[in-house]
Amino acid sequence: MDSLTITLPDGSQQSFPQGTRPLDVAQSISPRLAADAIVARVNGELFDLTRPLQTDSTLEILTPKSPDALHVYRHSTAHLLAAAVLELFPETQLGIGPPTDSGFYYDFQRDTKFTPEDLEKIEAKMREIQARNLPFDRKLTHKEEGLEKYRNDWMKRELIEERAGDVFSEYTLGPNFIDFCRGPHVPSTEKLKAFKLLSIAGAYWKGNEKNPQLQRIYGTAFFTKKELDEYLNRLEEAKKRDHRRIGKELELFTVNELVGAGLPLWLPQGATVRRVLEDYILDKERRTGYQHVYTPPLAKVDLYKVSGHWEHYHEDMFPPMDLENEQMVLRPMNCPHHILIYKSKMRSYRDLPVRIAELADMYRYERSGVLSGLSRVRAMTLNDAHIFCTPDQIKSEFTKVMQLVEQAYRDLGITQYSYRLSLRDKANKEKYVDNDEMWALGERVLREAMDSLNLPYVEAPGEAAFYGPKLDIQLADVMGHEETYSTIQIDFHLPNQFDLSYIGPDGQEHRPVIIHRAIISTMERMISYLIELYGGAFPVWLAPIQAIVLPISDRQNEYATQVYEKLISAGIRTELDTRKDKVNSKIREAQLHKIPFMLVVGDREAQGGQVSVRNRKSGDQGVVGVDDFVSRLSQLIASKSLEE
Ligand code: TSB
Ligand code: ZN
Repeated sequence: MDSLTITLPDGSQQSFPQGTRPLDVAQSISPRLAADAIVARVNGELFDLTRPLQTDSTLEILTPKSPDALHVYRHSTAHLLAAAVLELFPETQLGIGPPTDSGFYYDFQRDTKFTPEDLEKIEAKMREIQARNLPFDRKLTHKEEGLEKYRNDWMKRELIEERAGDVFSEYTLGPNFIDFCRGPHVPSTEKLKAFKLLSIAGAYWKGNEKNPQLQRIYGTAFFTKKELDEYLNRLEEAKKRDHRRIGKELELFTVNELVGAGLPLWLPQGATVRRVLEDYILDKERRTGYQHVYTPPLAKVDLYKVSGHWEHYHEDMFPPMDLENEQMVLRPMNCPHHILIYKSKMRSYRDLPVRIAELADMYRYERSGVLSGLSRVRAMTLNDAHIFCTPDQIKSEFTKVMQLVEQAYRDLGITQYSYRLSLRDKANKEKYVDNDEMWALGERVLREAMDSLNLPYVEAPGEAAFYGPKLDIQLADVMGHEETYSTIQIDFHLPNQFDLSYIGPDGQEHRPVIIHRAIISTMERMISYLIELYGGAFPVWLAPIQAIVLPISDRQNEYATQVYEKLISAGIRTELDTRKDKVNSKIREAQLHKIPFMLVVGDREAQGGQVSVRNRKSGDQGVVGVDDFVSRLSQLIASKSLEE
């Protein structure tokens, strides 16, 4: 029999009979390694431990310590999930079932909806199958054979038809489960020790809403029970901070079926936080040379034909409304309106940069499946501005915008963020304007600006705006899910589309550049983030209610009202709780509402013109004169202190 030369990571070589499996090699190195092994890497590719080796190879055995092993492990657990579903619900058809960064999922087509009880049953079945120590077996199938075998399974047929090559691999697990899969997997279910099913959601086949909707079951898996438990605990904690949950508990916003999905209604408390945030950013902009405008949230379709939105952004817009003899559409972006304000008069180089800003309403047809609370909505208000400048001014404007972002993040207490350079996907001609030179220029300008600020960034092809590259600032929510918040975008396209100009020192017309920028994103997305960052306990300057006056009994109501009025007239957002409840229960309630300061007043305080101060975090802060308290709190608010 021919023999194989196997090269190990340390460079040593050994001879093995042809058909040796990586697991045998592991065993020959040490039984311990074989026991820990999850998967192999052969000539750089992940490879089943039990798949025979046919040629000389370099071989590495991956154990739970190697980062790639977890993906394989989770992918194998996804197969276990599908095997359990097929055993319980044999009529189900399988979509895809990949691992993710936090676990795995599998998509299923089945007429009946899976219920939470089904999820429990499926998980129990998974444990049962797991205990049978079934092997993950790989086999090769010819395309023709596959199409015949899966003639009644449209999803599989589609996958097979798309596949290049004549042969593909399939994996079986027990008698019921077989799926078309590249693999590799762990050798047997014995390895799969710690998993949990988490949720069910709808998902379109291939993520396209024109395709049928499938049912997606999410789960997670770890190498050890301990890691799994830690993850589940973190998940529980994160759920408590979920802005949708806190939004309800603290009466910040609500949604109503009759209004529609992705169209949140801001309740008084949430509206207060939003208004404070709006005032904050408008004030910052006024101090940094922005001019604020108001523009309507809709326009003729023709406007977006000129801008290119109609050609490249159509799918993300609400469909047009037919009027007498024109078509109007809700705007998905504010740029065209601002551009027409720039264009409403002659501009000289001496006027530049012109910075046109607005807290502007815009509307996007986000697909129902991606909508989430305030963080991804269909009606939103963007802290938007368009800076019209000369090419020479781009770098200094970029720097100023970046400084504004950093200042805002400092004031808001946002410390964890990263920079992303969002570039076009060159292959996608539909989504991006076709002008190589322009893209190259925009990209170069952004890179230079970032390099001169010494800021690190990752690159993301396919994430640019249709009109140009962006520098995005990414924040992660409590679940670790990353989204774009601030954005700075360089645009050479729209100035051409609208034939923009300024008169240069030479008396000639020149083309300005547009920098699109949003400092604190949309009010919706930023507040969703702040809710989770603070678990609803906003810094004092943002808190919807900053202080509450709590008389111990009716006897102090009059004094309590005086204290309340004093605070109100000092501009402090204050409430007065004169209900007949015990003061302790009033404190408890105020605490639940995360009100920073509770001012308890009894006879003693009333006589001395004082309040007994209780803070939501540190508890009792002692008795102080009312005026002292007012000036201390006013100071905290004015300085946007994150301490209290
Ligand atoms: C900055 N024309 C530019 C503007 O001048 C623009 O609209 N850029 S954008 O498309 O990137 O959107 C700006 C920001 O809005 C995004 O960075 C993101 O933070 C926020 N945003 C986008 N879509 C949504 C949404 N569906 N829900 C909430 N916020 C959103
Ligand atoms: Zn814009």
